[in-house]
Amino acid sequence: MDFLGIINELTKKRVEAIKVNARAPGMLRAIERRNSEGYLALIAEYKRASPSGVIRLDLDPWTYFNAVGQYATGFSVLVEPIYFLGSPIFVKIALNYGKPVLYKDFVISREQIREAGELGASSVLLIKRLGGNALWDLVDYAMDLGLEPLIEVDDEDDALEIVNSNPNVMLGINSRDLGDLSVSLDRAISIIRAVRSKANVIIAESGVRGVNDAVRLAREGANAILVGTALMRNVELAKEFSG
Ligand code: IGP
Repeated sequence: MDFLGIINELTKKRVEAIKVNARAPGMLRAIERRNSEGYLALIAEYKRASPSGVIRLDLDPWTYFNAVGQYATGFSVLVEPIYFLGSPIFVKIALNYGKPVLYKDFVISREQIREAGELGASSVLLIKRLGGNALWDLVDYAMDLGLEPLIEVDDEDDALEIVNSNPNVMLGINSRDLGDLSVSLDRAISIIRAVRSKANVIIAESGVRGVNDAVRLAREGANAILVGTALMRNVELAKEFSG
């Protein structure tokens, strides 16, 4: 097919996605269900680029969600357009697969949370270090709109603060320090150890390269792993993660 043929097909699908008017099912319950079947849940992230550079531009969202959907408990979708080459339309496209969808942006305002709700996402990422004093207000606002907040931390004190003030929210433990972007699974694991007895659902985010990492995180008490880069590079990994 020539380029005009390809772009015509993709545009038709995109127009269909614009019309979608649905709400994704809840992520917390879906993770709990997957755990009760004896498995670590996989949240597959559609992420075309990151501050470290372009990851992959030749993988369209339909191909990605189709390839990993069978094995993923839910999807995470980057919305941030500048560093991550994300878009709200990717959230709409993800809704087609009937799975929980996390709206992933650097949320600092109610407007973004409202957008997440209007698009039909089930969850919204709220980064503790970014939300600052407004964090709990944003959490309440998300819950009022029927969205499940996933509160992300990359530091033990913040993790303890979250589980002590609201153990019911999903806690995302990022192995990537959002200040200097360094990744350490060991650091994430020591945070997991500090909070696992108090946390409800723990999602280990970032830096999961293969099954060994997944097994390690599961043993330490993660309920789910959130994987972007490794799956974007090799969608076949989804099957291994789900085993
Ligand atoms: C996925 P990775 O290393 O598998 O590509 O990471 C995800 O954890 C990462 O994209 C992420 C992120 C974020 C992106 C975690 N927290 C906050 C943007 C904003």
